[in-house]
Amino acid sequence: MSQSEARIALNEFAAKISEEHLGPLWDNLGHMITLKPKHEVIPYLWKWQTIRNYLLEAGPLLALGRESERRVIYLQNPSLLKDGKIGYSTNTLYVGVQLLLPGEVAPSHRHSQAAIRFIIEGDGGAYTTVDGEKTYMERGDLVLTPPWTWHDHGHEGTEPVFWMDGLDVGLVKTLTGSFFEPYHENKYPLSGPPDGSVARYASGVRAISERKRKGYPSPLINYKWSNIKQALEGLERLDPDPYDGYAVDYINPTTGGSADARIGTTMQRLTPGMHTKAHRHVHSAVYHVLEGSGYTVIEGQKFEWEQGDFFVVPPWLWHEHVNTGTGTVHLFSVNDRPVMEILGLEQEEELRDNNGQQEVARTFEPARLSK
Ligand code: 1HN
Repeated sequence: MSQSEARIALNEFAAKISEEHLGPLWDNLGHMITLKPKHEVIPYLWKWQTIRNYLLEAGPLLALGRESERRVIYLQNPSLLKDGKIGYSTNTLYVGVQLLLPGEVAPSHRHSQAAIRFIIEGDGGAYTTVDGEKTYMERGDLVLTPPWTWHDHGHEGTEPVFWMDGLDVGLVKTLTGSFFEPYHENKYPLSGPPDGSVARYASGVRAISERKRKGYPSPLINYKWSNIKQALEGLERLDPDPYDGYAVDYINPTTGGSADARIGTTMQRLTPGMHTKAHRHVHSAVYHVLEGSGYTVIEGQKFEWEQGDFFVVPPWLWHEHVNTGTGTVHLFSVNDRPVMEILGLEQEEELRDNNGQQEVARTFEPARLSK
């Protein structure tokens, strides 16, 4: 049999066995096992003013209650909308921005997804309760609601409050582990004084009453911005990370691991003029610009950002950050690095060419969907 006759026979063979839902690996190994990470997550950027204005527009339209649960606008990665990937910013991470108005209550519920909140704007009067601990949310704070903890939000202040929500929606959906339960009342009963966990854990030391507590989840639920800022000031006396500047991971004070076991949380400080080197890694990330202005180059494309903006760094794409302003830049991000680490999948590579920095080939422009 000639080679071409054999190929024809193999194609017929493949068609024949497919009728019984069987497949030949020799034709499809490259689909299953790619040489490097292959995905459809595109880098993208959303402007803060756009999201903020739309949320304020939704404010009077949407009453909070059991029908709506939350007033949130999520960041949809444009290339992932198909296949039911609604609300995917990356294949693992969901990010949205939530608005709570004075006097409102977002009713208590729990779910198997992990959630983090990063406070963007407000007067400090809004709070979350996590399994009965109430914590007030101020700009720059990171608040955890670990998987399957009861949480509701309320607002005792006078100004609208906006925060970023990060959940591992795609990860949990892929792993078919999603559960949700509403609480039978709007507010979960409080136990103990507000911010008990901050009092017991927030300074790198812990109250001796906590000696017996071990492991998961983090007993600290609010990582106050004032503490994180102080940590970054301390780091400035050391050498910055070549790819991320002065940067910290939020950690669980009882384990030293990621604050949330599945969603990684990081804060980076870039001093004026700082231009990091490019690297790429398996984990994906969604960034929020807490303050400052600059740009991030992702695979040769320039993403210009200013305070409040959000952008996606997909898996295994080269990226580097630049502070172009006169002030300090603070970049907060959520990522799936803890999961990649646990599964032994994380890899990182530094760009060697061109002194470790990319050529900028084009600048990102948001694309509007035509109706
Ligand atoms: C959720 O429970 C909250 O509790 C926010 O504020 C966003 C997105 C998807 C699923 C559950 C919240 C969410 C969410």
